Amino acid sequence: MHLALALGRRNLGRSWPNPSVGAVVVAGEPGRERIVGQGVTAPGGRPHAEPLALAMAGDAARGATLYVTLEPCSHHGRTPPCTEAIVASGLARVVSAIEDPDPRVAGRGHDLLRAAGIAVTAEVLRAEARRDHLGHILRATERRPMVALKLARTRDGFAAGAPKQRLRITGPIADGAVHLWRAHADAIMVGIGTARADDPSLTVRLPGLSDRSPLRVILDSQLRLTPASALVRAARDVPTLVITTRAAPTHAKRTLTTFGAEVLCMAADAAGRVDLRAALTALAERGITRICSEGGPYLANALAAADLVDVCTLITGPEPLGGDGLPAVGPALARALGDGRLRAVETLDLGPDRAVTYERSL
Ligand code: AOF
Ligand code: ZN
Repeated sequence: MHLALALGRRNLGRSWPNPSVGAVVVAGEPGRERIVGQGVTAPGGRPHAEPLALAMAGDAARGATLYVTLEPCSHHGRTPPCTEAIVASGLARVVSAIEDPDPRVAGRGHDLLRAAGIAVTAEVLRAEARRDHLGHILRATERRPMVALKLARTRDGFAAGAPKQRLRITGPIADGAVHLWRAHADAIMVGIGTARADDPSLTVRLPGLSDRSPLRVILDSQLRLTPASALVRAARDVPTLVITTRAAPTHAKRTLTTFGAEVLCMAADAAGRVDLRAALTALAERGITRICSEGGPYLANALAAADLVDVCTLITGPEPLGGDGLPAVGPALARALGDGRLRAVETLDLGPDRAVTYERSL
């Protein structure tokens, strides 16, 4: 199952709207087992992992065991259900990590396999699978994607110093890690403040992974994003979605569209900003399951205030700002980190920088 989970992680960020599932077929007597097939959900979500693993195994699947990180599907989607392929292959046993929350499946996959005489062991490494499939789970149960925050801060806790001055906080190793996390997201989201202050590209620039840039989402209630920004200049090559409110000027909408960005109008909240929950629902409806928010302190704090943060990674650099600036962690996020709603699960040393990841407690 550990191998199946590792395989499944490979296509995180590429399989949406589907979860990225890993599957391993193991044949042979106890003590003489061998791996005869493996698969991961293909980019775009089809084929599913199980038929790929079974095709690799061929006749060796007869009497063998399938380890799979999500309950096999039982519905007729773009291809026949995985349960049918499993029964036809002659597998003796299926070990799965977690039930599929998709209402079309929701336990029926396991039931169908048992009814066909296949031994089913469920909930093996369930917590690990839940972490990997959290985007899929939240999209199915809460109609929103998983939200992972990334925030960089100086040793004394600031995200930025003087206005308009871009601050280099992290080194190349941490930057590489951030690019890898981006590749595993379906969309990267920032607020217009960060877009204007940093003029970021929000692409994946790791060797060999440059084709894995996710959808770029900019929350911009007044449409202040300009055609001169790096985001808009690349909008024809990297999908770019600007989410705004009805208060935005129509000519700005037309301009951004001309440059290849897509503009989506949403309800505003009481303060006139894009309603975060409504924006996330709209993204989930488009199939987005995993969002990485690099949006800066204001957006991070607003997401925390709306209880929409599932994962938070704080990267602390070695140098202090040594003056006054914009604190990286706002009051609502500080509360969530302090009262145990988000708890530390991992610490990584990335050269001189340290990344601590917090997750929502169950
Ligand atoms: C599996 N194996 O590898 C994946 C599964 O639109 P469809 O027909 O591709 O079905 C999508 C649903 O299938 C998705 O919502 C989830 O419930 C399940 N994903 N199932 O057996 C896989 N990716
Ligand atoms: Zn399937």
